[in-house]
Amino acid sequence: MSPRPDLTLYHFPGCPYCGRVQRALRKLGLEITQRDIHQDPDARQTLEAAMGRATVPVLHIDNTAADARWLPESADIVRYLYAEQGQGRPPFWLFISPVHAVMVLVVLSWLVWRWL
Ligand SMILES: N[C@@H](CCC(=O)N[C@@H](CS)C(=O)NCC(=O)O)C(=O)O
Repeated sequence: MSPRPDLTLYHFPGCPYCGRVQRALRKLGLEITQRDIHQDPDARQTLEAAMGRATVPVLHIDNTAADARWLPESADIVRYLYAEQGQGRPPFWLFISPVHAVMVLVVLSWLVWRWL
């Protein structure tokens, strides 16, 4: 079996897409290095040098035996983590975006208000 890659999550607090990845990490019981790009200028610089921008979350996957790569997009990171842990498909609720959740709440509130 190949050794587990060294994983580092680039994030900042209050970022909802980072929260999605952090929920997946908690659900999987995975503890990985996390670098807050708002608190750590070196982390921000490293991320910008690699990605050309400072959008988070990004997972750095360091597979020293083979290579290292950068994985952006919260949904892709969550899928990767579940696959890496042999857990199959992630639960659907990890993919509900904050924007969609607000839209559903607004529509539901409007429906309740209209029919009461
Ligand atoms: N589609 C991306 C969205 C990422 C995103 O919008 N991240 C925000 C924070 S939640 C960000 O880094 N914005 C600052 C920037 O893009 O420079 C994902 O799901 O990861």
